[in-house]
Amino acid sequence: MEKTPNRTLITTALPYANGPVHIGHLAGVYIPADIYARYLRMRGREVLMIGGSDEHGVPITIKAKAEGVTPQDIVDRYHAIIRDSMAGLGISFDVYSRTTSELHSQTASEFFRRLYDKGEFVEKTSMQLYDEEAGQFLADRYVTGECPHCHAQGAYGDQCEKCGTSLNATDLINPRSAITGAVPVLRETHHWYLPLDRWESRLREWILEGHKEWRSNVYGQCKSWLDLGLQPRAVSRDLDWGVPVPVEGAEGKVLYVWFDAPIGYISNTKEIRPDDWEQWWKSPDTRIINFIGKDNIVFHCIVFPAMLMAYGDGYQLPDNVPANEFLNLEGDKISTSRNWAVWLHEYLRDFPGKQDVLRYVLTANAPETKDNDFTWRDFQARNNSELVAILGNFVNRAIVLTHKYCDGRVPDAAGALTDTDRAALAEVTDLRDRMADLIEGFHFRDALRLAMDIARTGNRYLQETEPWKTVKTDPARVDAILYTALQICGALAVVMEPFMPFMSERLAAMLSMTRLDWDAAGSAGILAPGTALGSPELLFDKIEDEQIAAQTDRLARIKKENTLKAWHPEPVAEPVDFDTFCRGDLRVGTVTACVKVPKADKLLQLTIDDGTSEPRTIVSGIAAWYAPEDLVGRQVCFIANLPPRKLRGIESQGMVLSAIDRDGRCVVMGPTAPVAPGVRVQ
Ligand code: B3M
Ligand code: ZN
Repeated sequence: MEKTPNRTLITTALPYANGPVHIGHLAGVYIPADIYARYLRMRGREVLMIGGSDEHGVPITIKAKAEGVTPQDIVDRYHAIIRDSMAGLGISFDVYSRTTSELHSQTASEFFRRLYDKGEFVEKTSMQLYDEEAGQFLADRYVTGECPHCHAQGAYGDQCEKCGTSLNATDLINPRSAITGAVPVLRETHHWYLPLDRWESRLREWILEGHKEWRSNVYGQCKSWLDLGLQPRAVSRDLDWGVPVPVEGAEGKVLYVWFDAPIGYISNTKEIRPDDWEQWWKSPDTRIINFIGKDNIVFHCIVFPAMLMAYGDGYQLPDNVPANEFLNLEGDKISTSRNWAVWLHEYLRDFPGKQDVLRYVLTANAPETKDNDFTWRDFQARNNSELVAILGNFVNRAIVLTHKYCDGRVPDAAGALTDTDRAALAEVTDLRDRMADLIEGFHFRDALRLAMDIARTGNRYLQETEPWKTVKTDPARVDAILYTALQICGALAVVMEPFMPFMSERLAAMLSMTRLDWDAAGSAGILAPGTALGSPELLFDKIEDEQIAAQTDRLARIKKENTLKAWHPEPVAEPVDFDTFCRGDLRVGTVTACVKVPKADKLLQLTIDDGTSEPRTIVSGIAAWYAPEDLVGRQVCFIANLPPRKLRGIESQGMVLSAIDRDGRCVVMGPTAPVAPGVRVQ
């Protein structure tokens, strides 16, 4: 059941430090968590927002191997990039640490050791996949193959990203080593397992009975795992990168990254609150919220809670796990390895001062209930027609008019408001209250829509009251209008802060607000009469087509590079016997004339001297690659004995031979030295 607690511990999935963070991470985890944290802080609640890099596990060692550097080099590089770029976007972590810290190793070791001492593990010898070429066991992402559930190719040894099922490496159909591509063999090894089945009934009761309010995607995934029945899961691995297993006889074994990483939430809490960290984890007055992406649900709702139950000692379970679905980029799945992403550090470089635009677009389009798509066109449209045209425009008009008609001060008109003014302010208050309910229920996208409705209300109000006209007839009335409009601006500075903190800070400065008070936003009057305003500045400016084109060009380049990389020669066709092959009559001819086929973009009409007295006509789909004059005088090879066929009313008597290159470019084939027209190719 929902609690109304004193404290909220917000955790954010720890990103693997094997690459920078991209918009998918931001939309899925960090922006929603930041909105929630900022909102609660503004409401005066005690909050800790925990983050950090996940620096163990196979994703790191694979990257290190690919670059020929050490895992430590990789995590040092990406931890710094991730930490700095998140700070650049205003993600307000109370701590952003890393799982290679000494404190984390101690905490994770102690955790394991206590479970070990309590007899919470079972130790099992089993057959595991082993790469004989690389000389190592293949766990998790070191092995890929076909998913036994949805039959997608490229599933990892720990999880199928297609259907989300968590897997054991030995479940994969046709497994392959990600290191060498070799087919792995089975070898005996021993590991410690957490028997999840022991916790199944408690987990069922806790989630299925106790948390029916969770998002349906989260609840549904948990229910299907629980209904399938839980199995023991190995919590150690044969790897040389990670927290060593702290027991005798465990040389060469480390904790499974998904065992140590969630403990990172605890270590990072300890790091920042060494004296009272326990009350954040063990007090029923604390509410724990885990922000994650949908591929992390099983670990946060089943595995980590089972670890906490097994540990005991008062550890509380999360109160909610608002997992998001995935964000795609221009219609394709975001992928670190294919470089198909908008990287945060690059965005901050390319769009300086526009942190809030990204925060806005990723929230307005957040994948809260289904996968969504980010496109640069939508990004531009939302900036230009929403942030500039609605929010920026309203605030600018209110402040400019106040400078013009009211000497740049909040008019002293609270007592002179009409029903229209009061109705506008009441609407703002109502929107604010509905926003609060939505934010507390993790519906950030809808809450942001209502925040924009406040700006829309402001615009409509100015449109209806027309102070620029009224000033000529009734200047006192203008005071009341601008008083009201400025209160709406003040309300915007408040309610937008969780979503767009940079804009909110600038707006608050223009309005000379020293404090953002949620309860005062709206009808209560947040700006005191007489307050001198700062000079008006534009909150947003237009994003031009060229800036967007630079981004879409970059993506087009990456797509092309990826196609080239993915290219491989087609398998050789079934054998044909020599006589069959010889029945195809291939000849050389000289192009004597060539013209474009009217009204057909792709077609050229070639006239070919084939050694006979009659010129031969061939229509060929190569107009994109050759200008007619390029071909005249050249020799080409063609098939001479195909039945003629009509193309655009022209009879084509054969087919010119050509090769289609990796990038789709077409190259016509001809002899490497001149030969007599009409000779056979054999
Ligand atoms: N590093 C997986 C991921 O980045 C993992 C999350 C850990 S949260 C404790 O998707
Ligand atoms: Zn699958």
